[in-house]
Amino acid sequence: MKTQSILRPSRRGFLQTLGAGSAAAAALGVIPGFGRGLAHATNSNATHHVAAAPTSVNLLPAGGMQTPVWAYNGTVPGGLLRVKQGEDVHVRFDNQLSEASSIHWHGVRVPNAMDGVPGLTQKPVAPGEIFDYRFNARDAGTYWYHPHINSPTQLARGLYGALIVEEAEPVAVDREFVWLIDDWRLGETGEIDPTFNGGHDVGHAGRLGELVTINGVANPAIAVRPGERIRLRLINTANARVFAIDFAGLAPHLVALDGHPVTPHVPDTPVFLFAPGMRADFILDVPPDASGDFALIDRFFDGLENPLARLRVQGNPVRGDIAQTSMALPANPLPEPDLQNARREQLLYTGGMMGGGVLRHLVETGKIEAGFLGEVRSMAQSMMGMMTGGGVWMVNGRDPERDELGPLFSLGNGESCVVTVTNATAWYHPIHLHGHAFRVLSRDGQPTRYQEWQDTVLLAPAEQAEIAFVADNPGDWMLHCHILEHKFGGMSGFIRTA
Ligand SMILES: [Cu+2]
Repeated sequence: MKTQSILRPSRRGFLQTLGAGSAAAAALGVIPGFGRGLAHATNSNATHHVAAAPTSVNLLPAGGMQTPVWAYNGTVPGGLLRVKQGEDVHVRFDNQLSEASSIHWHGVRVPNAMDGVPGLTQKPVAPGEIFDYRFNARDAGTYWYHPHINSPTQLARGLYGALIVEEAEPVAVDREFVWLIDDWRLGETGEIDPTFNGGHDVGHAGRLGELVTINGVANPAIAVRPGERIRLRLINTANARVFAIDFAGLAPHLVALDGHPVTPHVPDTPVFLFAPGMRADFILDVPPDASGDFALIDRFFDGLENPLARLRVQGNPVRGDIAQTSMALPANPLPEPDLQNARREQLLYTGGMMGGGVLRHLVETGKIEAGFLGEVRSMAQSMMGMMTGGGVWMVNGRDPERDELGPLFSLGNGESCVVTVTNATAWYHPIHLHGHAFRVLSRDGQPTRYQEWQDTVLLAPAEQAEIAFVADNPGDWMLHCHILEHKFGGMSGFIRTA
C-alpha cells in the first residue's frame, strides 16, 4: 500500500487552491493566480494520512500575530483531498489532540460505520489513537470533512478540510478554486475566544466571528484574467454564519449544490444565501472586457457587511467572448424517491429566543396542523425554551441531544420518505441529513424550480420545506441543524434505516 503525502501540503499549496500566492502578498494586494490546486488525482490504493493537532497560523492581516489553532496536518484549512469518482478512499486519522475527536465526511454517502459520529456510529477516537476511514467516492462533487464530537469547539478552532470528488469528465474551465469560508471570534491578541457554547449564542444565531476568511486569509485579492472561466467550489465551514454573497455583478452560474448537479442557472436573487455545511459550485465567467476589481461581499446583516474576496482583473484576455462550452455536470447515481408511495414524516423545530410568535403564526395559517401539534410532546416546554428547564431547541417537542430517546423515525431499506420540515423559530437553520442526499421538493407549498439534491436544506424563519429521499443506506444517521450551537442546544436527532 502506497502512502500519499498530498495531505501534508505547504501553506503555499492552500493558497494555490484559493487562487492566491501567499498571505504576505495578500496583505499587499495583487496576487498571481495559480492552477487548480495542490492535490492531484490519486491512485486508488493510496492511504491518505490526516493528523489533528494544535499549531499556529497567521489569520490577522499584516499583523504578524499568530493564532493558536487546531488543524488537520498543520494548516487551516486542512489538506485538500482530491479523488476521482468511484475511487476507494482510505484515510488514516491520527488524533494528536488532547481530547477525543473523529472525522465526519460531510455529504458523502459512506457506510454507517465510516460516518464519524461518536456515540452513534463509532467510538470516540481518543488522544493518541488512530482510526481508519474507508469508503467509496460514488458521487462526484464538493464535500468536506470535520469532527463530529465537541463540534462547536473543534470546528471553531480550525478543524476542517475539503474533499473534492472529480467527475470522470469534468466540465471545461480555465481554472478551479476551492474556497472554504469561515469566520473567527478572536481576542485582542489574536487568540480564539475560548468561550464556546455560550448561552446567548446557543439561543440566538450561534457563534459568529468578526473575522471572515477564505482558506484562512481575510479578504484576499485574487488575480483573474479577462474572459477566464473559473469553477468556484464554495464550502461554508463556519460554526454559525449564514453568508449572503453579493457577486459584484458577475452573475455566476450555479451548477451544483451540496456536491450534486443542478440545472445551470444564475440565481435570481440579489445575494446567494449560503449556510453552514452547504457547498455550492459556480461557473464564473470574467467578462472579456472587464478591468479593475470585483469585490465579493457578504450582506447577510444590514450594516454589518463582510468583505469576502477581491477578484482583480489583469493580464491578457483568455478569450474574446464568454466561453460557450457546456456547464452541465453529469448526474450522480442517486436513487429517485417514489413520491406516490413514500412514507410521510414531519419535523417541527421550535425554541430559541423570540420564537413563540412564529409558532403561533404557523398554527394560525394552517402550516402546522393542530392535530400534529397536539401529538408533539413537551410542546409547552419547547415554547417556553430555557425558562422551563427544557432544551433551548426542540424537534417534535423533544430534546434529543440531552436524552436517550430513540430515532426520530425509522425507515425500511429502500423505502422512500417525504419529510415536511418546519422552522417554527425566529432563526435560520440549515438542516443536515447524514448518509443520504434528498430532493428539495417544495418551499412553503410551492414546488422548487430545480428540485435540487441537497444534504443541507436552509430554512428561513417560519419557512417550511418538503424533502424526499430513498433510505438505501442502512444505519443510524444524524439529522441536525448545522449551526453547531443550535445542535448543541437540542436541534439534533437521528433516523434509523433498516
Ligand atoms: Cu439552527
